[in-house]
Amino acid sequence: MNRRPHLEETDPIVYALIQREIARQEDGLELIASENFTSPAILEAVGSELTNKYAEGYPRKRYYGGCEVVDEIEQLAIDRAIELFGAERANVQPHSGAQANFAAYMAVLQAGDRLMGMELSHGGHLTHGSPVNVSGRLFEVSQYGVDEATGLLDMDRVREAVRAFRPKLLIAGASAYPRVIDWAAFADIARESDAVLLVDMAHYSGLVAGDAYPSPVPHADIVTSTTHKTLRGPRGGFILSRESLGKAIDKQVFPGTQGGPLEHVIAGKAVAFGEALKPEFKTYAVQVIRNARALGEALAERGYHLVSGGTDSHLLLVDLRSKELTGKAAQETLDGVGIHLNKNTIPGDPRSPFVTSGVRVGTAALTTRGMAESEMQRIGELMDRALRERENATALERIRGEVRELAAAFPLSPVSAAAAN
Ligand code: DSN
Repeated sequence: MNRRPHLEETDPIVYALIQREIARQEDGLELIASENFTSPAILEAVGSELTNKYAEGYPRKRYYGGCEVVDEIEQLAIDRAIELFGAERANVQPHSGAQANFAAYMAVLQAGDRLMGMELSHGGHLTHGSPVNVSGRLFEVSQYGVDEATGLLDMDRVREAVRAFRPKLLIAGASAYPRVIDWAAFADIARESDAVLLVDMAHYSGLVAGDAYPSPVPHADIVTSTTHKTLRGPRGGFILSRESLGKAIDKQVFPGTQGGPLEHVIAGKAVAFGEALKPEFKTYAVQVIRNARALGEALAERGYHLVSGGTDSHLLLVDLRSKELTGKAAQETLDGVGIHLNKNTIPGDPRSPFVTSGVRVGTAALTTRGMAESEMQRIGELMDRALRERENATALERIRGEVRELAAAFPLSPVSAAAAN
């Protein structure tokens, strides 16, 4: 069945590129920690006619007519997000995690105010005050990091850093920190310094939804997230908050930092929140973490050093220095055999972010494909072989074939599979 007959006829070039991407996704092993595979239901919602509708404003308070249907859709997404995370308020309009963060910052900060987040090279995020991001340009920034010897956040050191800098906004959350983050300790530190606490749970939100990782919602004033990582929804963002901050956040999403909401994507978010409310999502979230631990063990057995010694989440940060490998070389070699991950700085990395001394690995996507611990063992072995044999084209070709075979045993959704034919 061709799901896109009109596209094929109207624009065969774009059609063919999409088919190639579907085949690429089918054919490889996706270990990028921030990626996942949405359900066919979400793909249908995002590909729907809702994309035609302008709806600036919020449900029942719009600047355009004809919003009665999208009002119901957006309200459904809001209600489900609130139910899923036990939050007081939700805004489901942010187009992305970066947009969610920027709007949330603008709700509580003025230009020049103090913001503190985790350093990017220690596992933080670009939008948490990096000098190359607007968060680092508009606000006065100081950052905390992990203990380089252990790879762990030392909450006494975070407390000291916050006491010294006294930020108005303290950000917790990370994009390459494998362990549980002590949200309660962050809340205590923020309270002591009269700071607003924002948790960016983008990486962990699916695990939080599935009760497999601690929820920041009871502890933080604001919680931001993407919808497409462990949460397995469409590409997008959302913001949860205390009731008292809800109006200010709504104002900074629209009209503060965005225009018309993407109601087709919001419909996809509603479907994703609905899927995450089902009991089987809890099983999924638990399996994601089991798989990350199994993959970590497989790599550690082969002499790879895991930053922090392991994981409590969907991701692993692998320090490649003992293997005399850069993150860049590892990423390129593994890409060549169909294993996709990203180079990543490790705490205290002497190399640039374009080269790096590590890779980040995540199991959310392969768990969606139905893979479990035994496949993770096998993938650890394939990764190690590819990296050891990186100069041997014949060996790499053989490994590529084994990757293909493993991927083929776990097809993506029937819809994607059919569309690829
Ligand atoms: N770029 C995302 C990640 O890979 O973690 C975060 O925005």
